[in-house]
Amino acid sequence: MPYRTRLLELGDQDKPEYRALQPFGQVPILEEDGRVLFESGAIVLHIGELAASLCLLLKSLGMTSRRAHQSDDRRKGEGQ
Ligand SMILES: N[C@@H](CCC(=O)N[C@@H](CS)C(=O)NCC(=O)O)C(=O)O
Repeated sequence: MPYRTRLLELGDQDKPEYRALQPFGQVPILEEDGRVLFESGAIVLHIGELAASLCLLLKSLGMTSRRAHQSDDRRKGEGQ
């Protein structure tokens, strides 16, 4: 699952742009497809559900996550 992290500077949490994402000005938050999740428990559950869905998808394709990683590593190695 590709992801990007964003480092906040001191005080960013109090800016209106951030408060629009997290009303209490706390971290962490997760932004995904225009949706924002906050509360670390909710974020962890969501990531777990995504991972479980990916696992089911791989199984339905007859692949294990290990094989998917190996294919991905091979693909990344191309062109080196
Ligand atoms: N219940 C929240 C608590 C988050 C929290 O306390 N975050 C701290 C950093 S670990 C924070 O942003 N503190 C700054 C503040 O409360 O203004 C969660 O689990 O996500």
